[in-house]
Amino acid sequence: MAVGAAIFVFVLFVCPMAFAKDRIVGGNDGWSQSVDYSNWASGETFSVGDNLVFNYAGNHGVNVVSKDAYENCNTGNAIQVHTGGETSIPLSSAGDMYFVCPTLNHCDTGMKLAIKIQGSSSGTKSNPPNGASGVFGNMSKLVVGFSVVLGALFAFMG
Ligand SMILES: [Cu+2]
Repeated sequence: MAVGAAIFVFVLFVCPMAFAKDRIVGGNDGWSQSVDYSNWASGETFSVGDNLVFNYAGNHGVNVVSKDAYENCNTGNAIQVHTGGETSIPLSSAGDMYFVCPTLNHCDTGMKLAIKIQGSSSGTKSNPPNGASGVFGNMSKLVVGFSVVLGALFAFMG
């Protein structure tokens, strides 16, 4: 019984995460100086729950910055600083996010990315309520059915 409940909870809460997608910045070219990132981003959709993955060489980095810093290539006041060649950033809320490479002149020559993150996709958000109503629907049918049987039994005995 406990195992069954555990599996049910697992399926209900863990499986929706399977809808989360890794968005590889720049595709096979990764995070480098040879990609037009505004062009790349315009062909992608970003949703809450997705991961933004940066793959890059050691001379690059990933700074999460404000819109103003993005537009002016100001790397001095970053919200987050990432290094190491592979950075996965979970997109946890809807809205705009801005990224620049902090290496001197890289942002100025195009190593900057702006994305618009949409709210949860319909698949992840509408499933739990539907599933819950299904369970309660079946439960009330069971109760009604049980009452009918019990009523019939009492009628028979009476
Ligand atoms: Cu760079």
